[in-house]
Amino acid sequence: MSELMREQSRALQARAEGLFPGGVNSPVRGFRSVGGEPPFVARAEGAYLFDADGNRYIDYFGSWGPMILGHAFPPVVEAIERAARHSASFGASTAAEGDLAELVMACYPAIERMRFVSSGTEATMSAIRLARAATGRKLILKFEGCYHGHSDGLLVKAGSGVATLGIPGSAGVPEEIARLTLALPYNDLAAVEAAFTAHPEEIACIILEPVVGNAGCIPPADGYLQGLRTITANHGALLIVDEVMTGFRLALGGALELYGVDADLVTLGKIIGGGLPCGAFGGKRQFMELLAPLGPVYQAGTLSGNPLAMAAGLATVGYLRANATAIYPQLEAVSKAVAEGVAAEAAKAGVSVTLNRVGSMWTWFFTPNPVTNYDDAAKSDTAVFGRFHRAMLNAGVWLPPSQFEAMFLGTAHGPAEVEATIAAARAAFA
Ligand code: HOZ
Repeated sequence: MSELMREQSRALQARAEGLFPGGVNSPVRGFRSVGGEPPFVARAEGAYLFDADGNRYIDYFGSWGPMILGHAFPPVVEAIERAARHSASFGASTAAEGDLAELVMACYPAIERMRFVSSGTEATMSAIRLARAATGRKLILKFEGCYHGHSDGLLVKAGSGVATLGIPGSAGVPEEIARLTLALPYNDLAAVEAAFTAHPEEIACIILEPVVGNAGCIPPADGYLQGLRTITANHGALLIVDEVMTGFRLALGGALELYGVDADLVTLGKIIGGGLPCGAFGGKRQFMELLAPLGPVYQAGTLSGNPLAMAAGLATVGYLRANATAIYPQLEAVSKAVAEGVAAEAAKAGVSVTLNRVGSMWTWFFTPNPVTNYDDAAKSDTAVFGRFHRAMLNAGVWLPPSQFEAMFLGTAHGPAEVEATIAAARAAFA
């Protein structure tokens, strides 16, 4: 197969190496674990990314989740343009914050009060602080391979780039802080019960990805989320469901709606900002009202509720809500077709692939065995994944550049993209 021309991208990467550590502003973008050269994006439209050399790629990471309506979706672009004409930032309250909050709460009954921030990292960090204040306890419990942003206490056994680069936590996080984080295998309720028994009245909260996206896609076992809800309630700890990736993607009300569970606190990001920097955390009023200026827990942000982010979020979430009955079945059907189609090509070629999929999130793990937690995912053949990634990229299909990240599909993907992707996979496996 002939290589795509990427002269411009190569030159831009060479410049970036002299500007940014590793040539990137976020580690996974460096393609270190899959090899090959990262294309530089010039623009994107619908389901397609176009690089600096004019090559076109079907996009299967969608800015890691936000672009559920496709790139440069006209109502979102128009909303941002309209808002920008009224200034990009005020540092003061606007009606749009209330409009988006009402929309979010209509989709998430668990959220009685909420606050906007600028990223998922801020949302999870703030939710943890609230949980500690509400319970007067220090320990937090997370799961191996789950990623909740890059704040100190949440990098312990984290997924995403931490797993991709094989970093055991992070240098610069004091041991005293890391010790306050317990990390357990996902999908193992007995381990959670044992931790609460070993640390009576010490655990402030459990935080988890309700469907893991950052170790590759790993669904919760039947009854797992309900089990965590029961255990936290029994032990006076809070359940924080991190829906940064899954919120408005698996259903309008995210995983909480899909699996019928409740949470004390929910964290959101990505889709809620329609592609602009935005996050949120919210939940039960009794906890949220501990926040300043009502209560003693401090949290703040100049760009929180930024008007451009609110406009993009309103356009995106508003469109999803107005068209939900058509959109979610369509996402399911197209995702199923492409995810299973590629897995079938792997099987025909004798390549061991385990497919995990929930709606429009999925991963092809290069292992013959089921993947129910991070240890299972880590047994995947990352070298074969890297070869597959490079072959697909060269055929115009851009997958997340790590075995430990999920694919994300949007409404702009249709039968033509499915067919082209399966054909590219057939050639790659051959
Ligand atoms: N941590 C993100 C995926 N889980 C990657 C962010 C990025 O590199 O843009």
